[in-house]
Amino acid sequence: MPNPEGTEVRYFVWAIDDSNATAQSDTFSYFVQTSGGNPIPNAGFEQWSGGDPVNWYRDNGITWSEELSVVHSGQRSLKIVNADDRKNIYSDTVQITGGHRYHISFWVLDNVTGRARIFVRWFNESGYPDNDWSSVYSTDSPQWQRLEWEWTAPPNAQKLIVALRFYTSNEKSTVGPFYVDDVELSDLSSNSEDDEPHSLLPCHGFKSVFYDSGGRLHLRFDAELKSNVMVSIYRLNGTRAFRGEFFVNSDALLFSIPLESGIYFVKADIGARSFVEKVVVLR
Ligand SMILES: [Ca+2]
Repeated sequence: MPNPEGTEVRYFVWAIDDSNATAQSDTFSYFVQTSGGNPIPNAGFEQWSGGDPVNWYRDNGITWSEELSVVHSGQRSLKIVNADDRKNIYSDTVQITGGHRYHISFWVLDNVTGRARIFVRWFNESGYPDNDWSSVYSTDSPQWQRLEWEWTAPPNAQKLIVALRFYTSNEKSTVGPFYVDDVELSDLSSNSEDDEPHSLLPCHGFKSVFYDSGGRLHLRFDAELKSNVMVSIYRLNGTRAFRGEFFVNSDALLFSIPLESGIYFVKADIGARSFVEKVVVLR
């Protein structure tokens, strides 16, 4: 399996000097910077210059910094220290093909009362910008969650930027911190293989699923995970109440989700496996 961007690869080197019959060892390491077909530059926020992530831009009203401990992958993430209401961060421009369908995702850690939402800005040959907005917002959770959406590029679009907008709660004029990492853009209209890594860990189902009085859904799995989990919540009539992807680095996942009283089915997709459990919500 290829090493993901930002992974530190360490080699242990053992060298024997024949003439003096002594041995010396050392380690050296390098950081993997390949992006595996993802055209977003500095998508993992590993490269910084003068306090700013290389290839990324922000509105006035956003303060950000290099984060070294709360990361989704690699060595660094982008910490949004504070964001005014409806302020944005933007990637560099990327060449695209008009009429193609694109999937865009951001990993976000949002454990504050504000929300984050992705959007895309298309540019045609005369540079005219046109925004499209995702209908998905981040929910408050101590876990990393993946925000994702798909758009079809306008027929005359030539470039795009991917962007994230931050919203504050009603009571506050600024909100933070948010953490952002591992932005991805993929062209669904090209014939590239799906090389998404899948967990090989032996998870076969839920150990327990319950909804607490504070409006939080608790999922416990029958094995330790280190993988992405797509969670879908369905009402009894089959309509979907929620869908979101999380990175789970333990055997449990917990997040806030407002649900009316009733019976629901919670479905988890982990790699090629999926399983379902009933959950009763009493308010
Ligand atoms: Ca990173």
